[in-house]
Amino acid sequence: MRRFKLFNAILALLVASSVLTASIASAASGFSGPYEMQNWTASGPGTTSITPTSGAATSAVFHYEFRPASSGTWTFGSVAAADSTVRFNWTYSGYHAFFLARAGLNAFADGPLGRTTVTLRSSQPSSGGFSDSGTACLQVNTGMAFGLVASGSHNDSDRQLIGDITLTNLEVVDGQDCTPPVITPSVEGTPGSNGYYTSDVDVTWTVTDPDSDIASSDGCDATTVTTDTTGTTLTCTATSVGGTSTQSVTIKRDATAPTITVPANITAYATSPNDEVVNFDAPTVADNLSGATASCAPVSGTAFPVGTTTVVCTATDGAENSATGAFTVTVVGADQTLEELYTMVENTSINGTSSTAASVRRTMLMMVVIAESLEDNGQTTLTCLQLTRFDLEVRSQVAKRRIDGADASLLYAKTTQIRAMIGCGDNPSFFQAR
Ligand SMILES: [Ca+2]
Ligand SMILES: [Ca+2]
Repeated sequence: MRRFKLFNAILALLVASSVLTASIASAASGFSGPYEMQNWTASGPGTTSITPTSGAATSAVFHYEFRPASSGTWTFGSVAAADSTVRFNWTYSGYHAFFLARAGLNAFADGPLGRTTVTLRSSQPSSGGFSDSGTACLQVNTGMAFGLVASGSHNDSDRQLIGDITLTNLEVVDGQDCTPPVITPSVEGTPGSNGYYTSDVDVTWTVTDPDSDIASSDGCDATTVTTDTTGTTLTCTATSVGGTSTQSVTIKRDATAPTITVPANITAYATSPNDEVVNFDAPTVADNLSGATASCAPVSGTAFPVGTTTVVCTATDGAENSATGAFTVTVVGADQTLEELYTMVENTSINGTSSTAASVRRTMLMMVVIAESLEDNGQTTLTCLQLTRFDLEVRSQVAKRRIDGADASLLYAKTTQIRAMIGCGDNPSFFQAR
């Protein structure tokens, strides 16, 4: 506290002799002239110190320690003797205990329009100690405060906060470059979904500094990302007299289509007129990295018309690459099933003499042909009646032991199938073959 008052007294003197200090300011280097150590003050809780305490210096250490305590903010500053650009190197190290510890450092300069703040170290975790460094530039204003604000907190039972800020290479750099280069990335590729590109990706960087030459750069050459990746980070760093800038871009590339395996072709007999609901398994899909989903058209559970329908399934990965597969759903209708009945009759064993068997077979085949003709003409009721006649014929041949009961059951099953697909209604149970 005593020192703080002393500083104020000295500052008052400095302001009073501002003509002198302003002329020194332009040549100041290190903590000299108006920046000599006695012109710096510290404020904040606990114990603070500034080393050295007076005179010119090449480096200065601003120190705080506060215990028992869980948080605090400390300001180390001076008053500008002239409108100037001041540059310095800084390091900030300390210990804010372990649990949920944080430490942050800003530089500030008060001006006619208020306070300008430059973040040197954002308030970030600092468990078990921290150390950071960099270069800062400040536009300071005659007679107004500038300096550093350190802040810290923790939630530890070890209740202490200790820190040191060391400044070196303090210099007035009026007219010099005091801003680092501006780096702008350019990314070109075919954009997909979810931030992925689906092609090779060209990354180029524009590095500019209107104030001074780019002294060095790293990682700023044009790069092409040619392999699939869930995230490759490219970083360009460039340095001018004004400092160092860094920019990064993260590229996600998936240019590989997913794979899809569709179900085998499906054949189903209609169980009602016109169409049949057919269910099928979802396709199996896989992708190299971004995951895939599939959809089919028509969807499973659709009422498919009699005939053959092609189902097209599409797999789409997270980047929106796609692959398709197809299979067919064939719904067998009355025409084909009547043909099958005809073939069954041709192949059914019929007992008796060859001429008797041929006569019986001919009769049955003719009945099927008539049923086919009626069905072709849309005569549903007559077709159903014709199928009943056929069933009665089979039943009578079973009674005469010319057709086996087992064969008759197969024929009856086929006519039952046909009755369902043309809509004959309930099967008359008395036609059951015995
Ligand atoms: Ca610059
Ligand atoms: Ca893929």
